[in-house]
Amino acid sequence: MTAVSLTKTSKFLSLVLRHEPEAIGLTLDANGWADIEELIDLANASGKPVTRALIDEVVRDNDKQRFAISEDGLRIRANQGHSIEVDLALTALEPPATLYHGTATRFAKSIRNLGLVKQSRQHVHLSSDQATAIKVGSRHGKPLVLKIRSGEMHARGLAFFRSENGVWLTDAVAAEFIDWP
Ligand code: HQG
Repeated sequence: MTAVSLTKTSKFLSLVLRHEPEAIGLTLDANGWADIEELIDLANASGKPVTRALIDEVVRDNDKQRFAISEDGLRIRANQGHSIEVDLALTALEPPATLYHGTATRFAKSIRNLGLVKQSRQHVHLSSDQATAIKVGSRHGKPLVLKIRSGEMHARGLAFFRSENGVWLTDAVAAEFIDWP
C-alpha cells in the first residue's frame, strides 16, 4: 500500500474513532470500540475507499500505534486522543518523576497563568522523552518543551494513566508543577 493511502486512512480513522464517528453514521461503544465491518461499510457508503487490508496495515505500521484491534479481530479503537467521551478503562499508574509536555511558544503566557488544560481532548498529553515532546509541540508552532514534575503530582494524589501507545495522560497540570526552560 502506498504511504499516501496509509496516511489518509490513518487520518480518516483518527477522525471517526476520536472525534466525529457521526461523520459517517458510525457508533462507538462506551469504551470507544467500533465494529470494523460496519466502519468499512459506512466509510465506503460515504465515498471513502477503506478495506480491511488497509486498516490492518495502518494499525500494524502506524508510527505512533494510534489504533488497536480487539483480540477477536472484530473491533477497532483509537488508543488515545479522543475529543468525544469514551472510557478507555485505563488503570491509574505511578508516572516517572519527570514527564515532558510539548507545546508552542505562543501558548506560554496562558500556560503560565492557567497551567496545562486539556482543551478539546479528554486529557492533557505528556511524553516520557523530550524528542517526542518537541515533535508534539512543533504541530502548533515554535516548539517549547515544559518539564512536568509528575512524581510530585502523583505524591499529591493526582492520577496518571498511560495509553496503549505509551502517551502519559492526566486531567490537568497546575502551574506549580511546571518547570520552564
Ligand atoms: C495547549 C498528537 C494555552 C497545549 C500528539 C497544546 C499528542 C494551552 C494545545 C496528542 C494551555 C492543545 C495531543 C493553556 C494547554 N493555555 N494553551 N492553559 N494548556 N495548552 O492537540 O498535547 O498525532 O489538543 O500545550 O502527539 O498538542 O493526534 O494537544 O499545545 O499525543 O496521535 O493546547 O495529539 O497525537 O493541543 O497533542 P492538542 P497536544 P496524534
